[in-house]
Amino acid sequence: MTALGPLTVVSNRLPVVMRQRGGSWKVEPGAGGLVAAMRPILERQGGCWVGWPGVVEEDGQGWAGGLQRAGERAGYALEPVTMSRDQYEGYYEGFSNSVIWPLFHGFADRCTFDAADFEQYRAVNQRFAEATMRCVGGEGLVWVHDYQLFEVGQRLRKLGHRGRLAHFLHISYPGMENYAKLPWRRELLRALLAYDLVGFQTARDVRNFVRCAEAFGVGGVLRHEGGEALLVAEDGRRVEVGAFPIGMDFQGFSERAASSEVEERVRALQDEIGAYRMFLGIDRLDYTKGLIHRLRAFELMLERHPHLCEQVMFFQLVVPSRENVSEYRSLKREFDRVVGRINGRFSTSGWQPIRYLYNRVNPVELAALYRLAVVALVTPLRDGMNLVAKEYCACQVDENGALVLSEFAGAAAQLGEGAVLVNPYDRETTADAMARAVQMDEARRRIRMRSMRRIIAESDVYQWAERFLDRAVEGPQPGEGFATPA
Ligand code: GDG
Repeated sequence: MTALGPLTVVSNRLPVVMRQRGGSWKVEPGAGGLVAAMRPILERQGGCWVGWPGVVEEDGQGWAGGLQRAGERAGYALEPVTMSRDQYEGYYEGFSNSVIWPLFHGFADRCTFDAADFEQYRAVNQRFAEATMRCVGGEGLVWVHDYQLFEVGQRLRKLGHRGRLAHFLHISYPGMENYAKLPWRRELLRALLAYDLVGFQTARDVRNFVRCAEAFGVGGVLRHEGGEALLVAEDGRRVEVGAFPIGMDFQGFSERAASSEVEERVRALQDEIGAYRMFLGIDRLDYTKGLIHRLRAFELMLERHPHLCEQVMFFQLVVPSRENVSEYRSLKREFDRVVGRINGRFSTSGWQPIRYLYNRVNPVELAALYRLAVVALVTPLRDGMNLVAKEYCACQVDENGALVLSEFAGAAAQLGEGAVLVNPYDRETTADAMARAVQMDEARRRIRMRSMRRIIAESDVYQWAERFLDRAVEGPQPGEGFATPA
């Protein structure tokens, strides 16, 4: 293992968000899988996190002191990248979330291609590169995260950065057919080939990337086998590409789930819901997460397995996300409508099949929900990895729960044997799989849960970061392959 010193991490968002409440600036924790994964790493290693603090220039000043103090408390520096509202809209809501996000998840029809948004994306990537230079002064390894920042590596090189550059993509990489629709397909391939190491979640993502590079003639492929590849960029540099399935803080989650505070909360929640066996969903409000498909499969389960009525309930935690993007607002309306319809159809005087909360909850509440659920429903239509699946298993300290998992989540490549795998587009079989999971006999549930917990514990977020960073620091070794992904 490489002796890892302080790290420089660059991501769209900082792990905290500045918000104006009652006339003063408050620091709030950030949401989402990337922050959840990287926060424990930075806490352990120290260093610098470069990212957007959640405010645009028009929001005014006065937040920088609070942000700096939050960094001091966390044990690493927070370097804010600021931008105007216009830039934010073009870069984030426009190009990142209305082009890359839908396209890379296979929803090309939801893309709004707009050259002006791409220009803002480039301008903001330049700002991130400049802020990173302020942090690292052109030396050392820089670890850039995710699809909002593809061009940061390229721009750092132009600004004279001499250290190594690595990129990890948290979302899936599309197949050639979808990628081909992107008007700037060559530009973004070149941007990724500016790094020394490019990491993806699964071997399939690596394969898709290599095929796109080949198809659009950007760089050359020197080697490609399973989850690893070696490419050569147009300027002759070697670029390593590999599958690095992300993990989570297994020990932290299991210890919290076993704590007396969580146990007390589990008892209180159980009293609240009564004897019903609970299905659980936890997702950001996002069309990739398959929320509507899941509701409709649950409805069909009640229809086809009527003895489960008044035996089970489904609790869905919906975490608000990207509320400024109109697609997301209309999804919320659709979700409300479908929940209302199903509850109207099946509720009895003492029982309501679906309950949901549109909010964030604190870590204790989250662990209590994970522990209480007899079945977790993780059924995205496409997902890079999905940490909720892993967190659920980590919190199942009694090894008693079942996981219904979409075959289109990156997690399926690792947990496929222990989970009940479903194609979320197939309503009938998903409904039956839900019924099977909630009725599975205890011995089988335990065997499956134990095997998933072992896999997750053996490839936690610390090992993920260590493997990635080892690779990023060392570079390609002549004739050597990658360490085998877990
Ligand atoms: C992207 C990729 C990939 C959720 N509600 C609350 C809460 N959460 C936390 C969960 C989990 C995280 O948010 C969600 O992570 P996911 O992985 O499920 O999804 P994305 O946000 O889409 O993440 C994904 C991930 O990056 C990492 O690479 O797995 O495929 O799309 O950690 O626990 N946390 C708290 N309260 C909540 O109410 N505290």
